[in-house]
Amino acid sequence: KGIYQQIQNSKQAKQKSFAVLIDPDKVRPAEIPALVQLALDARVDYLLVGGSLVISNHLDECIQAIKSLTDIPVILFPGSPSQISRYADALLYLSLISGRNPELLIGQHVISAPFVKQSGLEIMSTGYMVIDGGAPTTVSYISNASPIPSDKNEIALCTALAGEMLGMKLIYMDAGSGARIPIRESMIAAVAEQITVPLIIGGGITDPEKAYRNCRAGADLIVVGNAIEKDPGLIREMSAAIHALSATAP
Ligand code: 1GP
Repeated sequence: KGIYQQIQNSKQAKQKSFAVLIDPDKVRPAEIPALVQLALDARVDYLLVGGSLVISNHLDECIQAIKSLTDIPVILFPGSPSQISRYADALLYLSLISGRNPELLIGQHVISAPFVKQSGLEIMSTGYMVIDGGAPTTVSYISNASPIPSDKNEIALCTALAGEMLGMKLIYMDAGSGARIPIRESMIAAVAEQITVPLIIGGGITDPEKAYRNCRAGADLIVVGNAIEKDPGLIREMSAAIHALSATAP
């Protein structure tokens, strides 16, 4: 419990945080210990678990394996209500506020609400905004909703503001996993200047320099998945770049 408080405390202290996204479909159980060790060594702040599609049926096992190895908080990032595991610590309770698909705004939440409540997870309501990443991503296809155009900062800003005023505790802007083009810093800055809740940024971040620039633009928490699946050693560099900014914060 208290993970949201931790995220908020970091924001207030101008400390940037780093989350590694683990897709249960892409990581083999045998790979988990080495991945967790890299995350521990690099002082990763959070582990996000989930994906747009979870084809394999080992979400619980994956999370239990992680939890047996580390105290790094495990936060669910579910692509659908079936991706809930009581073994995690918290849940990004996502409403796709950038889209106009009622199922992903509220419909699926209504259906799964009793189940989510019973899970005992810390629920963190999250305004989820998909930004055009240069080519269709899995999330843009599956959600059946148009992403926000990558150069329309004002749409992103108004969407994030509306989300915050509706009571969402986090805003997550995502170019989609494996996005060809990550979110522009000017869009991150436009949103970060106006909202008061923590801002999560992810999708297509492949180099530490970009992660650093996103933090400088106002991101509070950076999520990286694909690039680390390809090169787990990148965890260390990404973490160093993201935390470097905290060290220089006034
Ligand atoms: C996707 O924001 C996450 O939802 C992470 O994206 O896999 O491209 O790092 P990547």
